[in-house]
Amino acid sequence: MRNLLADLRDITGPGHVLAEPDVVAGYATDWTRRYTGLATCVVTPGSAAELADVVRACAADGARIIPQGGNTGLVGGSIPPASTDGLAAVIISTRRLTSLEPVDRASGQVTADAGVTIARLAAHAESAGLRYGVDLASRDSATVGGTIATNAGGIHAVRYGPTRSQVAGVQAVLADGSIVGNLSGLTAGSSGYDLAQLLTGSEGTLAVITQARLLLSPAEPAAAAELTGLIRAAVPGLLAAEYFDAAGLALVRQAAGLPSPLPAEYQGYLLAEIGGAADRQDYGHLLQQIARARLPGDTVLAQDARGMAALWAYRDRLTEAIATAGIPHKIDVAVPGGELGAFCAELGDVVRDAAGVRRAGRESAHVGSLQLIVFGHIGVGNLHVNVLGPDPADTQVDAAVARLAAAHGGSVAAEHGVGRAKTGWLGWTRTPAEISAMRAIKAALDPAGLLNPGVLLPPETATEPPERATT
Ligand code: FAD
Ligand code: 2HG
Ligand code: ZN
Repeated sequence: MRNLLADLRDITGPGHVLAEPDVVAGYATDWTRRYTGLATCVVTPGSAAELADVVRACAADGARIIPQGGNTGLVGGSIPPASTDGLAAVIISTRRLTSLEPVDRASGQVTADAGVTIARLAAHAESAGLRYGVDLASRDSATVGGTIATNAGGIHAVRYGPTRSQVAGVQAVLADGSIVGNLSGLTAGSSGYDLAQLLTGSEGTLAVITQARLLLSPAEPAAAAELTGLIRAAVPGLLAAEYFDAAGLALVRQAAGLPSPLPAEYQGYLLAEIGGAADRQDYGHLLQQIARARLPGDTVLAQDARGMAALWAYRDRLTEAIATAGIPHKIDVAVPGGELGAFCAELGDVVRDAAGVRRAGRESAHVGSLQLIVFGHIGVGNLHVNVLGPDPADTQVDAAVARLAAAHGGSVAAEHGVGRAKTGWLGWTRTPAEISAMRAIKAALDPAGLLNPGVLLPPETATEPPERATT
């Protein structure tokens, strides 16, 4: 056993083999405190190669190997047996395997080390406008490796399925120390046993997972836009595709006393109308099927004028319901489809920052009243960002949202125009040459500048060049 400890220390460095009984005992007791095992030491390898060497050293010694992630398991699976028949038992902890690659937006996938926590993975996906489908209360400690090994379900399984549905590939170390697996993320291919699926739910009994390629799902508005694209391709006569969020729906229901449109509540809603199709009934059901296959949630179908009016009421009443709640900041922007997810992922923080909430770093009365409502014509990337709370005279929130849209390649004005409100931001989406050309056209047709001065074009006397948005 002395030799084993020395070998392990040679592999990982002495600081990464923990053998002090008190420290080891902490790792050898599971989250419930009901199960305690007997461990010789805890090793925390810093790479897959080191972990493979650790496994090889253990195998040479006949030592038991217990893979451990966040140790949040509730069934004694992450700790050694209480008796090891005189053999060494080594807990291999993945806590130092914490690399997280940048999100691959094109494939909607990410590669994560086994020791990355679910909370970190979720935040990482969100910063790219995507979502990891598994979430659970132990998110701050539970790891990618542990959740794959247990095929964790969690609170969003009803929508996204269990961990098994998110795993596109794994890399793992077998009991003989060989490293196997594939992290290409290819979803096509049938060349024999599927290691990733085999190891999902294997509870550390077949291999030690070192890395995984995981599928991510689009966040709400981006998912609605994607769904709109699918519907448009499959159903002739798509007439409308409108997105609204839970905050908007809540205000409408409150203002108009309407019931929930669906049996459950969701973060976002897509209202689609098909018009002019010969056999409407079939297309309606096709639409329902597409929606269900893509976003396992609820769908409701209306096929007569009354039913349709009842559904449209939720959308049509948004502007009035928001106005009933206060004087809103209205920022009508357009964002390209591919950037919608990232735009929406950043929007909340940008609004809070501009409203002084994050700067203040705490909740205050003003902060408590801040409300963000997002809705709009999602099929054309036109979002109506409404913010309640900040002083109506304060334009910081408006400017910040417009700047964010511009930074994502969008437009500071979509369908409501530039007016007087947005002239200062025109330069964020139109080039100086374009603005000069517009001025020349205006001067040719209205040389005395009599028509609607101050609307659309920034005053020529403006000494500062228009501020450009940065990414
Ligand atoms: P550990 O507890 O460290 O290990 C669990 C199992 O996986 C063990 O058999 C271990 O040997 C194996 N393992 C760990 N890492 C690896 C690896 N890299 N390679 C191979 N095998 C490995 N579970 C749910 O499914 N849904 C829930 O909603 C849920 N909620 C929870 C809430 C709380 C408050 C707590 C404490 C637990 C909850 N759990 C839930 C249970 C637990 O969080 C999950 O089982 C989780 O998947 C364990 O992850 P972990 O990283 O902590 O793994
Ligand atoms: C709409 O789409 C209008 O309902 C109003 O363009 C948008 O109130 C708004 O922000
Ligand atoms: Zn509109």
